[in-house]
Amino acid sequence: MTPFLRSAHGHGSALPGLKVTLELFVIKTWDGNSPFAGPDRWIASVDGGPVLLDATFSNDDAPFDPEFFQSYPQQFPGGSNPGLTGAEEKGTLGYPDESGYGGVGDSIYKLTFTFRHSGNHLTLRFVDPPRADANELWGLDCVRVKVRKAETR
Ligand SMILES: [Ca+2]
Ligand SMILES: [Ca+2]
Repeated sequence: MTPFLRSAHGHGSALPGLKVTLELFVIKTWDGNSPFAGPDRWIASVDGGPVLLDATFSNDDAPFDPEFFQSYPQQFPGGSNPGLTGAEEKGTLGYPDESGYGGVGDSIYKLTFTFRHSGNHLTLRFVDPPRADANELWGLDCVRVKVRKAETR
């Protein structure tokens, strides 16, 4: 048996599966893919593990200006979708629209990530990378981690 098969049938398949769900609050004038006012990215990753999401968000849903489109639900820089695509809620947190273009002041996205993980500890990292025009806020709510034990054959 090759090392690859040993790994696939042994230790590799014994890793428990994790499911992380959360609500991401996208607050104020997120500019999506804009190279001048952004790009306004938000990245979730596992410390020492995979990047779960690297995407831009936009609270500008004006359909005539693709400069402010967002990558979500695709990974940046792959996607170009109108602002608020996939948002669960729009304008419900009470932040005023500061864009002047008829966008919303806030939006909420329900995100789900599933991945395999080894070790007794889990560190999740959530960052918004430095960018040109950073006058946006974000927040998290309802962060849950579920562990599904590995199946044994
Ligand atoms: Ca902005
Ligand atoms: Ca910006």
